[in-house]
Amino acid sequence: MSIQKAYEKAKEIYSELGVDTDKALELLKNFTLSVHCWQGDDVGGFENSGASLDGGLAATGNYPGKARNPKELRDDMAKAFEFIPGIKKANIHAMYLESDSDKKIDRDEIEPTHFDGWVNWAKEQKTGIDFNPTYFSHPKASDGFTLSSSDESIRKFWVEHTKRCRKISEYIGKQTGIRSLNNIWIPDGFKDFTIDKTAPRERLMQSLDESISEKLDPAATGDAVESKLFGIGSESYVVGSHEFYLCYVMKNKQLLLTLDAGHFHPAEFISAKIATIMMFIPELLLHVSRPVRWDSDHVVVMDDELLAICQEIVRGDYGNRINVALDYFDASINRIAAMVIGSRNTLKAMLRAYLEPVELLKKAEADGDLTTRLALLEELKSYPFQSVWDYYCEINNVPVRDKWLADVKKYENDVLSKRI
Ligand code: RNT
Ligand code: ZN
Repeated sequence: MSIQKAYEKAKEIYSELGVDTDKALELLKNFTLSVHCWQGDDVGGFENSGASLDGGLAATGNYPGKARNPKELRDDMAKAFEFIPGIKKANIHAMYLESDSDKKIDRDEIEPTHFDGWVNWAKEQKTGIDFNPTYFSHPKASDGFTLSSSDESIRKFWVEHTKRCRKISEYIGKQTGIRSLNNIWIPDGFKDFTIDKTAPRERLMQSLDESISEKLDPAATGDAVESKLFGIGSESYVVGSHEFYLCYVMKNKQLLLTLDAGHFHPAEFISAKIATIMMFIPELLLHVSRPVRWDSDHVVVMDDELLAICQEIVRGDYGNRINVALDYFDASINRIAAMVIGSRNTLKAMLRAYLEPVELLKKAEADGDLTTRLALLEELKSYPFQSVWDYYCEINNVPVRDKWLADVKKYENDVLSKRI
């Protein structure tokens, strides 16, 4: 059966539940996915500082062909984007800067122009860029504390970095015409029993207050803060906890809160938090990831939690108030394939959520007909969303089903394998 025919059939089947597949595709087309660049080079960055990845982050595996410079990384991302339908943003970190000079640009010296390579590429791609200050893989983060450091000169250094990153994000937003989110995540914490849990948080608060004091153009940039429960080396105490940032965002309503799927207890899910938090704060940023036993940042697959996250976004009808970004890094498989797999899964899960008869389900629930609610939810799992997805790929000129894989393998052969 042709893709078009299969789609027509699926359309008919969904319409019996009152679901308009064309409308679902329209919604998916307007959905923006922020794709992280750091999957492409194992969170290495291009400062050439010789620093190795720390801050409790680990990209395991040694699959050949990782990007060694900004051009390669952008080429790889552009390649991945060919296989991902819809609107993509690129998500980069301060450590992905570029500079012509031989002099090393430290984190408290970065300027908007160090990101012109990315900006120009984004313009070519007709897309936007999200941004992240980088508080790890740096000598001034080596004792595990940055914005909450008790060493005033270190704390000041990272405040300066944060301020500069905010301006860079604003610059990017203005240049590309698409708002750039500046996401703040710090690794700060203690490995073991911590007595004074307040002082580091007071210092973090002071640092954030100082960092965000300058008002920037909200059409060009927005600041987000990302919490964590624990990291390698900060198992017992993390300064920037969920409670800390949740309260901080309640106090500073112009901020976004970031929820990373891997930053909670292994049995705790961000999908269960979205509805409550959205009652109190204007905007969320999600880091869609896949923790396996810990915050392992595995490639996103279409599991129950991914579906639940997407369903919450759609069922809650939040408009543009929830931003979706990916965050994982797997060095054990082809890195471009990793980008494509996680991105396509997220879009597919969004599509499945858009294909839900939300009103019908809400009505069954409101009427107390919980039998219908469960029956429909289970039947929907085998509805032909795949035919709708295939059609979406086809009309967006993106390979259908696994056809992208051969192209990625060819790129691996032609390009990646030559990077030795
Ligand atoms: C770390 C956070 C953070 C990073 C990236 C590289 O635990 O999830 O978002 O993964 O900034
Ligand atoms: Zn994250």
